[in-house]
Amino acid sequence: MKKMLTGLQPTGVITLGNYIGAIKQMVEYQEQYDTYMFVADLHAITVPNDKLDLSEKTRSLIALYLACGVDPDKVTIFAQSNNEYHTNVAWMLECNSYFGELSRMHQFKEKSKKSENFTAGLFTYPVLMAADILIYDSDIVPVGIDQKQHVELARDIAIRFNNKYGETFTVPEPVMSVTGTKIMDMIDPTKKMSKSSENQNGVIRLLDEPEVARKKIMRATTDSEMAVKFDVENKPGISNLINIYSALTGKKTEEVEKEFEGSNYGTFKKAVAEVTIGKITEIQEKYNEVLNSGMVDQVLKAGADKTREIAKKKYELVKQRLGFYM
Ligand code: ATP
Ligand code: LTN
Repeated sequence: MKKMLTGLQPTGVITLGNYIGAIKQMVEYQEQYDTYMFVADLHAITVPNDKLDLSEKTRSLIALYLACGVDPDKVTIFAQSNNEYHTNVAWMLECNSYFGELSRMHQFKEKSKKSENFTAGLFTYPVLMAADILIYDSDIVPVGIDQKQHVELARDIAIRFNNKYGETFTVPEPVMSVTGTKIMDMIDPTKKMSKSSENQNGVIRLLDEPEVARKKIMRATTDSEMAVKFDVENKPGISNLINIYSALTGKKTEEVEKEFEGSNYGTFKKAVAEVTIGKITEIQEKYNEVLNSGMVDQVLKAGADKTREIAKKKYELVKQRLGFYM
């Protein structure tokens, strides 16, 4: 079975867009791959932030994924900082990476512009990410387009290391997350629904109070016509609501159009609000159950134990290849 690995930063709140575009897909992946999923908390400290609440955010993020259907019997779940081999291997890879190639990383160029005092960690971030990936001999790494260059760097580092010191790492493949449907902002439906969006009225969060989510949907921007028709160009707002309804009910676009033929927008929005609230309420109930059950800590402990064992072996192989006293 091929190995798949993905890292999630414990920042921001998860949106309905993340759920429909990424988490649902993860739940499908777990059936096909030997899946590893971890909280990239060491990456979260590369940008200064006084109020990270890493421990709280890590627990909450994992509880949310479990609530959405990620099965801890199928997926190995852990926190990056609980596995010291990631930073150990990263150091050895850093000494086999070049200043020039790291200087060319788009994310570094963009984020380092934001502050004069950016950290050294921001610069070496992609090498830690390479270690995350290479330690587990990951075959497949699903990432958003912004992270593709980092996975390509991990490939380059693996190939270089293997050529220089002998076969050590599997060369990974980046896989663009095929976001089933891109969910758009409720206020500006030409813009992606994004957790870092300035106006949160356009963003439905999985942990929004149901009545808050209802208001956001009832106030969603639509056109001045009256037809529930899928037409992204001329009716982006209605098309977005059709996409949400369709993703959450499993009905096809045409079926949705048929169901609401002759209905006004108010009726349609009410229906979209009902299914959305149904879904987020179900997720929130499970989320609270999971958080209160001690399951998150158990899962993270089991994940740490399992991955430390795997990572230790790889770390020792890397040391051996580099010729260290052992
Ligand atoms: P940010 O605001 O920080 O850019 P984001 O909400 O856009 O965050 P990411 O963390 O960049 O989300 O993405 C996590 C995953 O969710 C990715 O796989 C991405 O493709 C998916 N995703 C994010 N937003 C949407 C959306 N609106 N519709 C569908 N998929 C989405
Ligand atoms: N950089 C990624 C998170 C991340 C990751 C990884 C993803 C850290 N290590 C390894 C895939 C594989 C992000 O910001 N989304």
